[in-house]
Amino acid sequence: MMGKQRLAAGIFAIAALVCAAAGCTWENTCREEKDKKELLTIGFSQVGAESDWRTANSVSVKNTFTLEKGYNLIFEDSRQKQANQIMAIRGFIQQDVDYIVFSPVVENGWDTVLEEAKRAGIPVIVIDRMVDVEDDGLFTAWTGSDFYLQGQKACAVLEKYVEVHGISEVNIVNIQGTLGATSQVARTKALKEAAEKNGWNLLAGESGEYTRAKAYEVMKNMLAQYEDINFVYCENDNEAFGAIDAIRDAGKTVGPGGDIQIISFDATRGGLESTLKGDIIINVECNPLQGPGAEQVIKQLEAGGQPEKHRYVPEQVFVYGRDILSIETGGKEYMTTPVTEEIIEGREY
Ligand code: GYE
Repeated sequence: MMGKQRLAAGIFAIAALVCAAAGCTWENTCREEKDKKELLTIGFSQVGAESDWRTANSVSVKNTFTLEKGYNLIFEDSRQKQANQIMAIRGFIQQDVDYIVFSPVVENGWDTVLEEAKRAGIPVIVIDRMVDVEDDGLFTAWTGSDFYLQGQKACAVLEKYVEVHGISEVNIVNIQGTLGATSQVARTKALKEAAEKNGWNLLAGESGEYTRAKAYEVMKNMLAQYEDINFVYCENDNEAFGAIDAIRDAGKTVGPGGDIQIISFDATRGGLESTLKGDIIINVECNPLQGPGAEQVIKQLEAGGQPEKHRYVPEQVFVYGRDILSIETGGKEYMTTPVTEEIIEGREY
C-alpha cells in the first residue's frame, strides 16, 4: 500500500506539472485527481467474441460497470487464448486495479496468476466458466450457470421426445464447445451419461470451438462418415447454426419430419428463432446477463460483507411445439417453455 501511495503521489506531481505547463489551475488538477480516485477500477478479462452468447455477456459487463455508476472498466478480449488472459490479469495487477473479474477460457492452469493477484491483495471474481484451483481461496466468488444441469435437462427432453415420437434408434453426434471449458466438460458429461443410460448410439464427439464456422466443418465431416445420424447435440447456438448449414448443404433436412433433429444451448434470440421454426427442437437457456451478479459481489465487499462463494443464474428450457411440457431429472421436475413470437420479441440479446 505504501508503494501504491508513493506511486500515486508521483503521478499526481507529474500531472500537476503538466497541467501547470498547459495553463490549467491547481484546483482543477486536484478535482480531476480526486474524481479518478473515487472511481472503482475493474479489470475484466473476457474469453473472446466467439458466440452471440459471449457478445451478450460482454454487453452485460459493460452496461453494469459504467463511468456514471462510478466504475472505471478496463476490458480485455483474450481471443480464446488462455495465455492472453494470463497476460491481461498480470496487467491488471500491475495497474493495481481494485477488482479483477474474469471468465476463464478453460478450467485449469490458473493457480500461479491467481496467487499473484492474491499477494497483491486484489479480489478476483469469476463469472461464467469455473476455475479448477488447488486453493478455493484464490478467488472470492463465482457467478454463472449450472452447466451439468443444463445438459441433464436437454437429455431429459430428448428422452421424452424419442418416446413421444416412437423413435427406435438414436444415432447422435456431439459438437462440443471449447475443450476444457466448464460449459463443455459438463454438457458433454451429461450427454455421455444419458446415452449410456438410454442406449443411444453416441457416434462421435468433436469440438466446434463454440463457433459457427468450426461447427460447420465438424458437421460436414461427421455427415461424410456416418450415414444414419438422426440427432446432433450442439453445445451452443452458433454451433447449431453451423451444423444446420452443413446438413442442408449435404442435401438433408432438419426439424420435425426431417432427417436430423438439433439440440442446442444458450437460447439467444437467433437460437430461439430457430427453435420456433423447429430447426432446433430443444434449446436450454444459458443466461449471459452476469454483470449485475458480479457488481453485487463487489458492492458486498465494499460494504465489508462476505459474499456467497457460488451463485447460479436462473434458466429455462425452451422447446419446439407443445409435446413435452415437463421433464424430470435428478429427482426434480422442471417445466419447459414452448417458444413463441412474444418470447423472442422480449429477448434482450
Ligand atoms: O454457451 C457459448 C460460449 O461458457 C456459457 O461459451 C459459456 C459458453 C456459451 O461461447 O455460447
